Amino acid sequence: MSNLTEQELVDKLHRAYKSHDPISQLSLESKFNLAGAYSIQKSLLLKMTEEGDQLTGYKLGFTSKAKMEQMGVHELIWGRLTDSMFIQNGGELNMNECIHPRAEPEIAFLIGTDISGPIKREEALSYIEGVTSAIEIIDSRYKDFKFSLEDVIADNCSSSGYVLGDWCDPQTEIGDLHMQLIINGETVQEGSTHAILGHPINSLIEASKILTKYGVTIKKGMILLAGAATPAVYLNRGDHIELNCTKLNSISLAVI
Ligand code: OOG
Ligand code: MG
Repeated sequence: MSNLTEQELVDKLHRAYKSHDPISQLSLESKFNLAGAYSIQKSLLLKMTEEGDQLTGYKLGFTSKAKMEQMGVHELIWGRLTDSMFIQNGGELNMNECIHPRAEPEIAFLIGTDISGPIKREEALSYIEGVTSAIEIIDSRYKDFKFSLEDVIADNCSSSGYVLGDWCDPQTEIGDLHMQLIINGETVQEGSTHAILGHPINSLIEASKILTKYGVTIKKGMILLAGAATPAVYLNRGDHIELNCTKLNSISLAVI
């Protein structure tokens, strides 16, 4: 085991992110724990913001059984989103800027009031200004999209892109909405928002506990991705992806 320094691990991930050249799992060469993994993620994002990226919000991962089983990781994780990951609804994902991207159907919240401590179910709605459907693009920097819990956290939870629908009334009942991910006219995944921790609002509550434990405030104006309701699907150049979600707006994206 080579045991690289934290900075060397950050640099490896950063290089993979920039070059679109996947790397071997860091945990195979170096030992680091959960706290170490979040510390690597923080430094990686610091590097990205120093290069001009702006933090736009956060995401939770492995909030559904379907995702946990697909990836073999059974603990909730969180990562950071930046403006360079944002893709306009109806916009394009350039395959040349990816390694092996996958799409997943999600729910996003627009934060209306700073969250700096754990919030309760009864008050959760008062912290959001809008809700919408979202397509998250994940693109692990690890070869074959394979990782341990610590690896994926260090790699900013595979974050790569996100598309948002128009914001809807935060009071919209989103506990059991039907989601349908369609690629080139064919339904490739479908499920219910109920798969996301029983109700996507629970992702906001979990985020308020876990992020603030790490000293992070979820600021007004930021977004939170609640986690995928179904397994993720690999994308190919030429694909047209659509997400339909009852009550919320349909969104789409083209892979070029
Ligand atoms: C990690 C990210 C998981 C989700 O919605 O569950 C995630 C991965 O699967 O690569 O974004
Ligand atoms: Mg996701």
